[in-house]
Amino acid sequence: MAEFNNKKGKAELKKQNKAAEEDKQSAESFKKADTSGDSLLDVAELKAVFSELSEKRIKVLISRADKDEDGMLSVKEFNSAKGEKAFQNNVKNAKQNAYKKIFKALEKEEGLVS
Ligand SMILES: [Ca+2]
Repeated sequence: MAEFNNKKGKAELKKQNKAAEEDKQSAESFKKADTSGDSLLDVAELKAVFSELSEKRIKVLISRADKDEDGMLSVKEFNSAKGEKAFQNNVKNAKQNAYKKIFKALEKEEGLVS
């Protein structure tokens, strides 16, 4: 049974590595979008990344993840969006970077896209 446990342990480790990798991707995406370098994403910075979205939609997405309601997303708020159920449902098939995954999930949850 030791072998079985070892296999299980390996799978668990792989899972953890994957989660860590996704966190890293997410943090890198955040940094890239944060052009002012203040560690907060405002509407303008998000608009630069999601040029296809209207400002109104972006504001809705921010408010969805904006826990302290300052109108901007901190790294923590940004990452916590990954815990959203819709995000977890989406993440398996999404081919885009972590940043887009998060916002696509939030959009879906808001019913802005079908
Ligand atoms: Ca905030």
